Amino acid sequence: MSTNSQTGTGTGNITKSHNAYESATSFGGVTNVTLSGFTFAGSKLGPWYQSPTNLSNVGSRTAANAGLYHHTTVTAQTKEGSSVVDVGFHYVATDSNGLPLDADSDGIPDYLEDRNGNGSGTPDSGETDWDNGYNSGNSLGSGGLFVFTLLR
Ligand SMILES: [Ca+2]
Ligand SMILES: [Ca+2]
Ligand SMILES: [Ca+2]
Repeated sequence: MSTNSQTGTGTGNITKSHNAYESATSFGGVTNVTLSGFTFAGSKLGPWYQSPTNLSNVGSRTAANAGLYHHTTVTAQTKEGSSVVDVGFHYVATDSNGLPLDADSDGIPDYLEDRNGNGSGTPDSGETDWDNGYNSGNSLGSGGLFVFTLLR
């Protein structure tokens, strides 16, 4: 056993905080949420979306800083965006057909263009511009229809 200055006694240096418990004993840490009950809801990509809002915006940092800018916890498929990250499992946000959102309609989903999930409008190294298909960082843009005139 060792003592962690932030969270009390534990093994190793595991920092515990911002966890959710449903009618269970807490494993310690700070800023936890204890629920008397919780209901998940199914949606486009699985059964673990959140119906209640108890766990919305109670994480330890922004969703963008957690790399979850383009993800969601709710059936409405609302992106986390710049909000405080929700506690719980996250899915990639989709459109009404269950396809990952593609803000610039270039055929490459936002979460793949913005690989580190920080939502920045300026692509980071190795990324393409997720919200502007004409500014992808390569010579032809990142997709879409290109029309060329045949020269003779
Ligand atoms: Ca949030
Ligand atoms: Ca795109
Ligand atoms: Ca990025």
